[in-house]
Amino acid sequence: MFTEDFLLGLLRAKHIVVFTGAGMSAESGIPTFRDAQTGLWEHYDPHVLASPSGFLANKALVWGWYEWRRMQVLKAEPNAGHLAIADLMSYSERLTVITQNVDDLHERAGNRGVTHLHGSLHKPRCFDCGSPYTFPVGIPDEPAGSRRLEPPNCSLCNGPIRPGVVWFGEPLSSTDWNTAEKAAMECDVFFSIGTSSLVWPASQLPERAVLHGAKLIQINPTPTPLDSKAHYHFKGNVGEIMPALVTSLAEIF
Ligand code: BV8
Ligand code: ZN
Repeated sequence: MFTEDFLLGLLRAKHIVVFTGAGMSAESGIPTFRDAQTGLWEHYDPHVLASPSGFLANKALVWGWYEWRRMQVLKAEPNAGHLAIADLMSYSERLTVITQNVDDLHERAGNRGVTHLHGSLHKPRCFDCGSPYTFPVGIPDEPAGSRRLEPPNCSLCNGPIRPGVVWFGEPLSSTDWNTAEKAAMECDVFFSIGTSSLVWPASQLPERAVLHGAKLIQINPTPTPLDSKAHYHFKGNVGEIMPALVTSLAEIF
């Protein structure tokens, strides 16, 4: 699957960026945004649910959706793809992981300093005053019945607690964006894994890397807008391709 030139190019890289989307967690059982919504949410567009107006219009529906997703993440395990990306640290001088995902599976696989461009399910805060909220310990019961669930209220101002994610129409954290943009411009290899490359501005990062001379490697079972720009495209599941790549690197290391 991998030529010796490709593998040696990776081993010679000074700085590798791994940029991931929802497809990274698909083999951990976490549905992607492209997957059809299930349950109560199958009649709703995720772009509407994942927005401030969507939340204000129906807090219990949106909070229930996020709690259901958080419960799935708490029950999930990092897959072989996450573990292989953590192993990649042993074969690269510098490895930066940037994710669009709001789960913590990269961290649980062993990667440190992961940049979460779209926030995290594990960092809820008050919608009104921004104070952080701490979840009760344990896995939320699958919200009974319809899975609508009223959000808790802020202990300081009584405002509704919201998920710690970046919703559509909200700006990304400038710190996270600057970190990601700098890494894309400095790296010599940029992996784009498990993302449909449709959401802006994150979708700009691969092209930013190519513009600055990086080799672009895409891992995805289906076509994306990056197909024509990737120097290497491995068509398939990250849970198979990344472990095979790390095994091949170990053999020539
Ligand atoms: C902003 C957190 C401005 C929430 C998310 C019109 C045109 C262009 C842009 C826009 C437009 N209208 C509005 C915009 C901007 C908008 C946007 O991009 N909209 C899209 C829909 C067009 N962007 C924003 O709003 C951003 N903010 O622009 O702010 C601003 C500036 C200043 C002041 C005020 C405002 C904020 C965007 C962030 C939204 N939040 N997530 C939550 O999770 O609930 S986005 C969310 O969706 C994910 O984080 C992710 O980024 C995205 C889903 O994309 P993917 O991760 O790629 O997942 P997807 O399901 O699409 O694809 C999965 C892929 O995996 C597939 O390709 C599949 O083949 C592959 N796959 C499947 N299995 C595997 C696999 N690959 C490998 N292995 C497998 N096993
Ligand atoms: Zn508050």
